This record gives sequence, C-alpha cells and structure tokens, in this order.
Amino acid sequence: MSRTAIIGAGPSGLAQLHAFELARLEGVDVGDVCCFEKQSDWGGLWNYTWRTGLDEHGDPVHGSMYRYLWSNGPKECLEFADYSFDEHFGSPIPSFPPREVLFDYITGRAKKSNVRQYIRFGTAVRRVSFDESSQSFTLISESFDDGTVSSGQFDHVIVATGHFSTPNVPEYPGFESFPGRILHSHDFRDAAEFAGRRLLVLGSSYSAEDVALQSLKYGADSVTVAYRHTPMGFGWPEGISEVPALLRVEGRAAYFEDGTSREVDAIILCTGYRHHFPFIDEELRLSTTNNLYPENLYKGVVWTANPKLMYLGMQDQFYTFNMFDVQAFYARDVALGRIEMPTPDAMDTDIAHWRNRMSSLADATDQIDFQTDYVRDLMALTDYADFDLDLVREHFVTWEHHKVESITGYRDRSFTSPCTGTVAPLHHTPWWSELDDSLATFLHSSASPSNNPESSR
Ligand code: FAD
Ligand code: NA7
Repeated sequence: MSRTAIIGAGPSGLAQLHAFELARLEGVDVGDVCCFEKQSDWGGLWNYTWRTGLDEHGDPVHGSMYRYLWSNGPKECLEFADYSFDEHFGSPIPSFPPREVLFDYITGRAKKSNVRQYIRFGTAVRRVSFDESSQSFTLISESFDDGTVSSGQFDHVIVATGHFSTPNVPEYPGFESFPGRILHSHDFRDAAEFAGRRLLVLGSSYSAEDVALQSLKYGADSVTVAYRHTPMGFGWPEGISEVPALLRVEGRAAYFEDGTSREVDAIILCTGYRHHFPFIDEELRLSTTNNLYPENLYKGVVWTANPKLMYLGMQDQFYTFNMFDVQAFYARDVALGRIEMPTPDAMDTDIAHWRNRMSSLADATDQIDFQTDYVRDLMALTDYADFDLDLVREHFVTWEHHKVESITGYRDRSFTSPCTGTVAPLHHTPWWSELDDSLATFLHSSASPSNNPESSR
C-alpha cells in the first residue's frame, strides 16, 4: 500500500486531506494518508493563539494572527468551489468576515469530509530525509503527548507548513537602547495594547497596512509607517502618515532617510517572513523569497529534483484557499500516478517560462493576472470543481481600486460569489467603527447563524 505524509493541517493541509478523501469516496485506492500537525487543533494560522514566542512545548509559536483580524480580501475570492459560503452559513454573509468566521468556514468543510481521523495532532515533524535505494522518505516526528519520537516510511511527502510564521527581523542602529517595546508583526496580538501610544511601523505591505490601521482604530495616538522602497500611498486617515526608510533610532527619536525625525513609543516590524523548513534535509528543502513563482517547484508544487516531494501554498498569495485546493488536487493526482511528470528539462523550461513572465510584472493587476493564469493552468490539469475564475480576477482588480478609494472603507463593499452567484449583503456596521470581531456579532442581522449542524465550533 502506498503511504503519503502531509505536514501541517492548516488550509493547505486540510485541502490535501479533502482531495484524497474525495478520491477515496469515488472508490480510488489512495493508500495510507497521514497528516502531522504540531498544534492541538487544525486551521493553521486561522487557529488563533494568544501565545507569542515559544508554545507550551518550547516550540516556536506558529500563529501570526491577531485579535480583530478581518479578511483583507473579499471572501468571494477564496471560496471553495465545492463548499460555498451559502452552504456553510445557510444564508448569505458579507464579503469581509473576521478571522473566527473564516476559521468556522475552513473547518466546516473539513468536518463535512470527516478528515480529522487522518490527523495526528500535537505531533511535530522533526526530520524528512530520502533514501535513494528504497526510493522512500523517512519522516521523524515527536509527539508532545508523551515525548515519543517515531520514525515512518512514506512514498510521498507533501509539505503544507505555510510560510508566514518565521519572522524576518531586521535590526537598526539604536534598537538595543530604545526605551520602548520592539516587536515583529508575528508577535502582534492586540492593537488595544498600543492605545495612546506613538507607533513606528516598518514595512509597506499587507501587515504594515493592517497593523497601522488596526492600531489607530483601537486608539493609538499616531502611527508613522516607514517604507524601505515604495510607499503604500493610500489616503490614510488622520493619525497615520508614511515616511521614507528608517536610518536609526536615538533614545525615542526615530530618524528617516528624508532627514526628518519623530519620537515614538513602540516599534512594530512588519518586515515579512522567511520560508523556513529546518526539518527537511537540505537537498529537499525549498529556499526562496516571498514571490509568486518560487524556483524549483514544477507547477508551483512539485520539487523538481524529487517529484515524490511536494509543497503547497509556498507562493506569495492573492489567491488562497481555492488555490491551495487546486494545488492539492494536482499533488494528489501526482501521488496517485494519474499525472505523469515530464523530464527534468521540461520541468525547468516550464518553470523558467513562468518566472520570466513574473520578472516583467509591472503592477498589482499584472500580478493578479499572473496568479489567475497559474490557477487556471492547474484547474485544466485536475478535476477540481469549476468556478468563475474570470469573475475572481475581476473582483481582485476591483478590490485594489476600492482600497485606493478608501483604505478604511474597502471592507464595506459587497461582491458576487463566483460559485453560487450570491450577492453578499452589507455588514450592519462599517468596518472602521466595528470594534467587535466575534462570529456571533458578525452573523447577527447580516445572516442567520449556520444551519449546518456540523459547522459550529
Ligand atoms: P498555515 O495556515 O501557516 O498552516 C500551516 C500548519 O502547519 C500549521 O497548523 C502549523 O502548526 C503546521 N506545522 C508547521 N510546522 C510543522 C511541523 N514541523 N510539524 C507539524 N506541523 C507543522 N489569507 C487570506 O486569504 N485572507 C486573509 O485575510 C489573510 N490574512 C492573513 C493575515 C496574517 C497575519 C497572515 C500571517 C496571513 C494571512 N493570510 C490571509 C494568508 C495565510 O497564509 C493563508 O490564509 C493560510 O493560512 C495559509 O495556509 P497554509 O495551510 O499554507 O499555512
Ligand atoms: P510581505 O508581503 O512579505 O512584506 C514584507 C514587507 O517588509 C515589505 O514591504 C518589505 O519591504 C518590508 N521589509 C523587509 N525587510 C525590511 C527591512 N529590513 N527594513 C524595512 N522593511 C523591510 O509580508 P507581510 O507580513 O506584509 O504579509 C505577509 C502575509 O501576512 C500576507 O499574506 C498578508 O495577507 C498577511 P519592500 O517592499 O521589499 O521594500
């Protein structure tokens, strides 16, 4: 019997389990499928933790999400083609749900397909190696329950451990004597902590944007955002301003490239994350920056030097859950031998084609088109349920325009489902004045609570 290991039970790992389970229900012999998850529950980053630093076992905390986090893209752009929001919640819900609502949705499908039985929780993978003679992987894992270390042989390994958990932490002159708190966005948990404070945020991408807005929303006195290369350039509400790169801090004073300086009370490094897989042997280990088409992954999934090893969700992401789904279908079909791998040269040529195109992308619309075409390519190679991909592409472009029109108001817009055609209702309270991010408040008066008995937490 063939054996497949999936590492991680976040959205990508759950997509993989779901894909195998669908094939099994169709009567396909999928062999033995085993998922290793180091946390005690599923959902990956969407499984919120208050912890920072080390977890209860002394392992690095995986979670990077914080209280009051609301989806930063329309939910219609990530909807599972085979499990709609309407099916899960029983009636239409607004387009930008808070974290708890998306957690409920992701895990609702996993409950429906009954894949929890395949997951070993509280089990961290410590090493993955490949033996040429047996053509199999040895996977060493540690169970947190009793501290036992186990070794298992697998024909295929699918890495779904995410890449937004190991922070990239730069240092600037003066940090060592700064008389306030310095933290990375990975450790940011509650914007209310910074009420009344003058914040300095480094970075000019999604985390910088959201941490700045959240902090002001929950009472920060002011937020200065320092960009390294390009400002985000949104029409910020009063209290947020952008300045060029930080040079150094002296006491509380932060000095910037344009010669200006400001006193600040705390510094939040929204400086991105590192792809970090210390548990994988070097010749099998993906090493990449955060980009839309990492090197050495054929179809963005298959490790070219050894196609029995696959990685999910390693790209920078416009698309998320539905892209992970299509990747999971592709990985499953490779593992089942339904898709034949081309020669190494042909794989390299295909990767080069995508990476050449990536290097000429001029703006966000080009990037959205690029990832749309990537998802389209994989959809054509799998039997993942059809959905209106062109509409999703259009939604992403519209969403980008909405952000330019109003960075505090873009979440108050409504989109149409590419799966069901449902038009989302508007949330009862504008996002900028909605301080409560609970599932109960969100569903109240915009939709009735889930009528799916499987969906409640
Ligand atoms: P993860 O969610 O990171 O899950 C990986 C899993 O692997 C975890 O459960 C982890 O415990 C497990 N794991 C790791 N190492 C091991 C090991 N050695 N052994 C066993 N298990 C292991 N996306 C959106 O679509 N909308 C958003 O609004 C959004 N907001 C975001 C906000 C933040 C702050 C961050 C950091 C990301 C956000 N994302 C958002 C993107 C996010 O990457 C995806 O939504 C999604 O969580 C990725 O799923 P994943 O399964 O690939 O990885
Ligand atoms: P990203 O999107 O990878 O962005 C990282 C940002 O950090 C980016 O603006 C970088 O600047 C900046 N950066 C990196 N190193 C430095 C240093 N040394 N100094 C200053 N600025 C730096 O990560 P995010 O956390 O924003 O987003 C990741 C996910 O979390 C995403 O999916 C969201 O949905 C939530 P640059 O642009 O290169 O000048």
